[in-house]
Amino acid sequence: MRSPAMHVISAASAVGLLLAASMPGSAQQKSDPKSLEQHKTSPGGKYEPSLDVLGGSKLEPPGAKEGVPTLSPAEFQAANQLYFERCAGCHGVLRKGATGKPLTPDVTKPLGFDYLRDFITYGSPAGMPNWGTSGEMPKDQIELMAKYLLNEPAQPPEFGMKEIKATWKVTVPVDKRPKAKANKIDIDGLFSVTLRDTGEIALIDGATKKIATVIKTGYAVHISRMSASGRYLYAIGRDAKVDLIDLWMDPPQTVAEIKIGAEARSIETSKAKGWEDKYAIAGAYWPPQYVIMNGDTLEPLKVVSTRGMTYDTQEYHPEPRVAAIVASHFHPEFVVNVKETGQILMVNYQDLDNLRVSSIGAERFLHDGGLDSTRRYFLVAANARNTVAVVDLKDRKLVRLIREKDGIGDKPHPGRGANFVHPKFGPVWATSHLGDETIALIGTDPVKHKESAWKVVQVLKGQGGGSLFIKTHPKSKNLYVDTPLNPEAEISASVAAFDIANLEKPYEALPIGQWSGISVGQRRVTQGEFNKAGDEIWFSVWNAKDQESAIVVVDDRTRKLKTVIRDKRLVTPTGKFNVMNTRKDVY
Ligand code: DHE
Repeated sequence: MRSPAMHVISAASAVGLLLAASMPGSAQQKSDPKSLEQHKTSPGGKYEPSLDVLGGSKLEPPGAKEGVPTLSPAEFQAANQLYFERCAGCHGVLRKGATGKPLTPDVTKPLGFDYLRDFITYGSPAGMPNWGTSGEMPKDQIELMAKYLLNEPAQPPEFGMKEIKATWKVTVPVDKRPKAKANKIDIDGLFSVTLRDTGEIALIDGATKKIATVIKTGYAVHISRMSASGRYLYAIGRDAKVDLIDLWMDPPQTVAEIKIGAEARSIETSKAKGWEDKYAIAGAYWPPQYVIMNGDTLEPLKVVSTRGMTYDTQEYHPEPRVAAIVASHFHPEFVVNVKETGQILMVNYQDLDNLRVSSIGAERFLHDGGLDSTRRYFLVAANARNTVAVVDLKDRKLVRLIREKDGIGDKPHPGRGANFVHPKFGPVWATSHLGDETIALIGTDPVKHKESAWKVVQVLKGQGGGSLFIKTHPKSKNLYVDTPLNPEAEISASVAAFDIANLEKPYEALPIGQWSGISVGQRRVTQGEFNKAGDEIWFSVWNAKDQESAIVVVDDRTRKLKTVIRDKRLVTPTGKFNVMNTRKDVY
């Protein structure tokens, strides 16, 4: 993720600005200081993938071409790194466009070096960050990038079954693992905590709040998911490394590992009746593919590319990334969300040799989402399209696209969302937003509350934009909304708590950052996660790698501080996954 700070171009920096036009296809902009004021990058605009694993890989520079600035191998390497870390998230690995415009030479060459340099420097109101005037990219880097964009795009290698298999290791074979739980840990009470910048997870005991063990995982580890029985934990790194951890061992330890690509974000396990713990699936950003593995060994069984047609214009997309994956509880199926094509794939794992995949055309830029309280419906945010798509996992069909005009705000980002019973509208699922302060409540009961089903029944106002996660629990009376990417330090360090019984009542701001006792750093507070009993909620106080972070535990009944977990091993804690709630999809 990139810096969440707001970037506003000052009028002074407008002097001499050459940018009379936006990128091709968008409207012409006048280069007066007033129009420059619109070159702001919101927290939502900055929350784009950083493909820094690909950035570190060595790629062949393109051959020299007439009229195109040549780059030395060292310059090409440096430019690649910059491009993958800062640009590929929007413009695509192959520069063919995603949320941002295509940047292939047929587009960039007619624009020329000066134009590209200035565009990168000043950004655009259409969403291009002002990399130069914000101070994030020095002049030499910008010039290097402008030259790089005039050259042919780099082509990172594919990663098929041969390469995947070569990375597969079973460190403790199944027959050498315990036959029954060999430790005294209450596994369902355990939390797996992402230690993002050390590439580790900490397993923390839910009752004692003590770290049971810290386990090495992939680079910038992203999320953990549990097998249906709760015995196995799967963690995925941004480098697409999957670690399988056996929670029955004393202490829990990694029993197998594999790399399913070069860049990845999602992992899930089979949960349908009779298929518990049988398979795992991981989705990659690069190459665009998903891989189905044996649940207890990670042996790769099937690699499937997601390259294909966009759902709407039905044009070929060369690199549609895999975003969230959830397991259906109704059929032996994984629900795989393909970002750029907007297709939701129902991947039936009953017969891997005769794989049945149904494609549901939903909306482009699918990102994250979760199940409703009955687990029959899946709600997923197409965040760059201000849309929530609802899919019926039982009947395998799209139920509705709920859009901005229906009450969805700017860039919905639910995590897995929050389910609760609204006093007036019955069961609802909620999402907060990256781009504004609203929280949209969507009715999810088409039987007893037909009038409210799949509509935004109420919009709450939270602390501000920059929210990533929203959380409650069936036993809780509170709805918690974080705002870690809000540019105001006080707002990013606190959480809004709403009273579910009286949603008209203003929220209470809980000063989690202050409660942590840490006074240094930005103290972004993120991702509430309930304990097994549903009577306390844990928040991460996410500081920089070289600063102290913490986990703050709040008593859900009183909304008061219960305890603070401070430990020097807790470096950049972000996501937290309670075993019970994750395996049962309780949120
Ligand atoms: Fe995440 C979930 C992608 C940055 C913390 N994140 C997800 C999912 C996707 C995703 C596709 C859904 C996975 C699933 O359910 O199978 N995240 C991305 C990105 O592309 C992005 C924007 C930039 C990047 O380069 O990775 C990104 N994510 C972040 C962060 O910076 C966060 C805040 C901190 C961190 O640890 O990296 C972060 N993402 C999380 C968490 C979840 C998540 C905690 C799971 C939430 C849940 O409750 O299930």
